[in-house]
Amino acid sequence: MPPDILILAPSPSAAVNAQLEEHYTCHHAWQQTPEERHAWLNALAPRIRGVVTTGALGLNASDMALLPALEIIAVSGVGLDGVALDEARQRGIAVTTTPNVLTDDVADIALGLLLASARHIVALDRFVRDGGWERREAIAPASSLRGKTAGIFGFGQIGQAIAHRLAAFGIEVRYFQPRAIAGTAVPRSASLLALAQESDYLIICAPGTPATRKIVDRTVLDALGPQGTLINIARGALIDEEALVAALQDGHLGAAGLDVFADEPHVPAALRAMPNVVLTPHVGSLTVETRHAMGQLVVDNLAAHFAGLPLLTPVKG
Ligand code: 8YV
Repeated sequence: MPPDILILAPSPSAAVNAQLEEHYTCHHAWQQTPEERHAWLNALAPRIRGVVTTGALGLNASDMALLPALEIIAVSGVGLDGVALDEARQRGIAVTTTPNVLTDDVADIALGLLLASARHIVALDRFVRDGGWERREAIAPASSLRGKTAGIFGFGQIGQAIAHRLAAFGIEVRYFQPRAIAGTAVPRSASLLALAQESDYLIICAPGTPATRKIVDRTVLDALGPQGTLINIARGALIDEEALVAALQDGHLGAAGLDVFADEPHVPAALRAMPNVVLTPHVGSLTVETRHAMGQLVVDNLAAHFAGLPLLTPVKG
């Protein structure tokens, strides 16, 4: 009998979905309406041995508690903020993620947001479409990237991939995270606040944890300043979103480029209304190639687990 697995979100890769269907009895939670989901899940819960989820969805403690036979949670993504890791650890449930394969695409989105913010690309696109150019309306010059400093908060693989790209634009790079990275030439600031003070662009790449919750607060935003730009490709939970809106509204912060939000898919109306804010819907890893690679890692981790072999990319307990 193929193991029963619960799939919380489909992969955009047909090849990944086909492999899952071939080797498992797949139950697709994403096909259920919110009203029917609970009864549907209760009925099949005792049989579920694996869960396929995303970094954004995770698997919370109450859903995990419904699944007495659960052996593995395969996350398509690197963020673990949505997974009840303590419960998984206590029950001996394996957790896997998809590191490395998404690094470059997520770094690219950070650069895209930075370029779009600094050079007003989205606002100018609207300007052209709305006929502002034909009406010969004035166009305010943007500020050059050269000679600016970017501060990267969270200098793991993605942060370092962003640093690499920034160097090609002639941007000075600094970073901060509690643990210093050995062997990097990139200077480490003394704190997040110091990093914000020293930077024109503050790029958030740190994981969402209780320690980083709302760590980018009004003080940090004020330190970044009226000419400063905040870029977030990590998790919305790291930002005090109300403080961000207030800082942008009163001109204490210059601009923002955001791929992630505190309450996705809801984005505060105030952010949507501001021309100096560029918004994308949590798409850092959403390319054909990367979502296939992430899905393939999920498939390979599940295969290793059910064959009793070492996992490819386990979360260490
Ligand atoms: C994905 C992410 O968008 O890796 C993460 O934690 O947030 C993103 O790569 C998410 O996992 C949805 O697939």
